Amino acid sequence: MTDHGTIRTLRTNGTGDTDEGYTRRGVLATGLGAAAGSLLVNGVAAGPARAGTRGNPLTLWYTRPAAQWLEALPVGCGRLGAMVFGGVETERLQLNEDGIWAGGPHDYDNPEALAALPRIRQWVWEDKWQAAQNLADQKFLGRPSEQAPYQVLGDLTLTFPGSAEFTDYRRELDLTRAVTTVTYVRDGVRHTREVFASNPDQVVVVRHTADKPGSVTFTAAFSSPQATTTSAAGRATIAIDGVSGDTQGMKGEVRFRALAEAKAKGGTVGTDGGTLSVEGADEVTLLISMGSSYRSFKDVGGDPAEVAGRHLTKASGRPYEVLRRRHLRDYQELFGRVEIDLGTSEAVALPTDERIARQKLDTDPQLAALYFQYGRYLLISSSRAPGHAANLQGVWNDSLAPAWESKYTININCEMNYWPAAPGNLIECMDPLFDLIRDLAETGARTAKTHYGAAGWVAHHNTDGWRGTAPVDFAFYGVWPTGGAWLCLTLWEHYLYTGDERRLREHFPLIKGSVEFFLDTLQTDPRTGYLVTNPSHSPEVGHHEDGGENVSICAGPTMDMQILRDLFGAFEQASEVLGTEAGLRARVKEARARFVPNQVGHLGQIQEWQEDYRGDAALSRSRHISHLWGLFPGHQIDPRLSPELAAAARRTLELRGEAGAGWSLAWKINFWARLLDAAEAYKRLSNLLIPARTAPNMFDLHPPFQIDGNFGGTSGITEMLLQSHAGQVHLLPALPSAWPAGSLRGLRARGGFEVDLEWAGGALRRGRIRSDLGRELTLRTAGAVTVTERGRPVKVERPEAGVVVLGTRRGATYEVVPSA
Ligand code: FUC
Repeated sequence: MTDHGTIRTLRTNGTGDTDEGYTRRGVLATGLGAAAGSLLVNGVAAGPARAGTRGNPLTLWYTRPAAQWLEALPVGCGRLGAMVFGGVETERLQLNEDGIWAGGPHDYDNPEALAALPRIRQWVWEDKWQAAQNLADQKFLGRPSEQAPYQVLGDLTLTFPGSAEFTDYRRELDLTRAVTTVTYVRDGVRHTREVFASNPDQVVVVRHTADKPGSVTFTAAFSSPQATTTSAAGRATIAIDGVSGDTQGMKGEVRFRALAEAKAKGGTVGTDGGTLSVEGADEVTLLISMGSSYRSFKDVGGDPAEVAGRHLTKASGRPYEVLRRRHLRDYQELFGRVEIDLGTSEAVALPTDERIARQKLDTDPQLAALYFQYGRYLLISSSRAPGHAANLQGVWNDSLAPAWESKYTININCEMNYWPAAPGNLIECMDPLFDLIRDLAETGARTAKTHYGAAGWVAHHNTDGWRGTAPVDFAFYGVWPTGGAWLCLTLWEHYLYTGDERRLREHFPLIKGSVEFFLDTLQTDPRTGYLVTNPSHSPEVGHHEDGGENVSICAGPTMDMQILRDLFGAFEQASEVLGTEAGLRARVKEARARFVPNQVGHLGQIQEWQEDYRGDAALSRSRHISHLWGLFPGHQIDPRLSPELAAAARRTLELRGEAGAGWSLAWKINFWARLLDAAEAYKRLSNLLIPARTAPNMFDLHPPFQIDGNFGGTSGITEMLLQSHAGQVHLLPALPSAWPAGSLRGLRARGGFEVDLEWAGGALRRGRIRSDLGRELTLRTAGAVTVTERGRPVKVERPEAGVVVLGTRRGATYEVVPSA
């Protein structure tokens, strides 16, 4: 670890163009070494300049255009997204704008719900689950009982006349620049096309160049499965206008417009109706701007033409080089904060899809590093202000009726999206999530009142663009009141990572509102005396077959109790930090002491419900493992602090088996890492990085695609290398034998620390920890360490083997090395 600085290097990208890439020396060196050999690319003998990752291992690359959506490469700037297919005769850019939701502002609450609540509750106390669940289905679900889908805007298709033959094709996504590039030789001309989505300029930029003057000729036209019209919007600009789809009896109300403007050097540009033509240009920049009328969940009165027009006019006034520079500066400031090197091998020189197809992570450690950084790339690209939080597909969706409506499922998926944000040094990417929570506190206050007659706010297991908070789908899935509570814990995590009291003060009313809802609705279980949720369930898992029906409905499932224990704990601590709400704090403390504790059941497992149900359903192979919430993302179950519970969590994982989606597997990486079992964590990661789980474009497959698996996987890799819950910063807590040597820079730990690590022979060689807040640091390592600051020994306490405690100074950096 000779240089912690970011080194700016000029490197050629093999297209005669030079570009600014960055990397730390060590990481660059391994990439270069591996890619230096000559190999065959698309049947063409390629020298080092064309080989493999061309010296940049943080590249996804392919030898063919995308034949299907899951091969196309995503670019995005939060509000906008595009999937780039990289075709030669035609280029397809599938476009998204994140306000395009079917339907329109809607109150999903059901005025009949409240009257049914006492009977539902009573039947739950009496174990009359089927009757309770049926009544909930009839009276307690939202209206309509399904939420609205997030929808595609459309495509921009570029058509290039010429022969069908081409050679020397390459398509890539460079994660260090957030730029896709396609290059090929056709009819004797080398063509190169770059695409990126710019957050500062709020446009998608396409740049097509050729190595012979006058050889860029194409037409471009919009199309869409939505109700749309296309037109010319100027001499060099085309437009598509449309409105989002109807759904569930709700009329589609989000109007949208996309514009594409061509700026050519040489040649001619013209429009004919909705078709844009470029003829004989030397090079062309195409700017794609999109806007919708979505202003908020209750206001779709925006002017899409104004939004799309404003961004286009501004971007159009900037030369391509300026647009690109502004994009790189913005993106690299975020992405470049973290570097990771898990080792490398010759496999880095292979196309990305071939590496996934090999199913040999053991001999391709860099693929794990690439997956980790791809997760960070996807978060930056799908969750940036100004824009919505990352939904089930981030921002990328080609359909009017995507799987699970591509909305926000908050009984795991949406929260998982944000697991890598804080530790991955991308805390700003949480801002759109916090906006979502603020909206939910508003709609959820209405639901609290209408469905429960309660104060505060509640959100159940799903929400959409209209911020529905009522229970939806079926009672089996939907009657789960703890989604908002879980989301509130992300607000508290923000404080734990940053110590930002101003933000905490801003967020505190949201936490308080959630606590108030539960203070108002928690019930004393007449059978056990515990204070519990009722009705609720352990997400999507039935505990009995009752009268032939699979029932999930119950009181006080373990997950609820775990989440509420942390929510109430966060309220107590936050109100102390802010010096407020002393009275409410006392009530909260009292209530918290009456929650059902984590219990170990008859199979040695963590009990999923208050009672230790024994039926087959209790051993379900469900992909949900909600009762281990207290292991991760919570930390109520800990091998060190509660070894019996940790052993039971291990048993639960063994009993649950491996059934499930990518996100489920990703969650398991995090679980096993928290159990400090590197081998089991690594096994789950290996299983994630196979073609059945990971598409050629590295999107997580939950057929078709769900982005949470990507983010959960990134988080899992982080948890293997660094953990910071329970008051300790634990270096290399679950380092697998497949990564004996490596390094990382820039991960964040709770308490305001930034961590760099280097390890070799499976052991820590050096750590460097910067303290932003000047808090006390408790450091856990496998072996004894010595701590210095600017070469001088630092006084530490050693309360137990492998633990040092030191006071830190704000802004100071501490070097950690194994004791001699
Ligand atoms: C829950 C999960 C599914 C899927 C959906 C979005 O219903 O059980 O696997 O992730 O959310």
